[in-house]
Amino acid sequence: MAKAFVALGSNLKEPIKQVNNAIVALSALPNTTLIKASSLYQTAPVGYTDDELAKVPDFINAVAALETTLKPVELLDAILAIEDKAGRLRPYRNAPRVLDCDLLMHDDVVIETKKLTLPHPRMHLRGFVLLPLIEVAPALFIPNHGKITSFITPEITEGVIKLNANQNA
Ligand code: PH2
Ligand code: MG
Ligand code: MG
Repeated sequence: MAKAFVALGSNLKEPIKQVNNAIVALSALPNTTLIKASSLYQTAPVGYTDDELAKVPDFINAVAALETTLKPVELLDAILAIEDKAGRLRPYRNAPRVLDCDLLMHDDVVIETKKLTLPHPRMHLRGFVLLPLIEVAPALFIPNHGKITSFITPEITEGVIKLNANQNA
């Protein structure tokens, strides 16, 4: 069994519903158990120009911890199928999306291929990934990078708001 972490994000078509549905879909994957899902977070968009920001809605983000016997690429294909089923379109880079599922880590696997890079190359730079991830794996060590807690700064966690359980439905 490998332990894997998947980041979820949505900023289109009822994002809270999209992320909750994705967590259910992850829990239903073959040869896979959902160990824990983080709270939902409302997060300010990261990586857009000021002009773009005016048009990009806030995201809902979360992280799921899984145990799986799927190999990294098998798990990647499975989560991309969950995106497709949610109606994900890719009209242009970083376009608003109904669902983004990013494989963050698969045990301590380090790989860099055209299709998949593990650990996810930007995971340690993004508050919208780190805060939910820390909730499900507070002692995590990110291969080639370091302890998850060492990356938390006021700058990258700005605009990342944990929702209460009663805001998650
Ligand atoms: N995903 C991106 C780019 N920027 N910003 C937030 N807040 N949340 C995301 O999930 C996100 C983003 C590309 O995948
Ligand atoms: Mg992404
Ligand atoms: Mg993605």
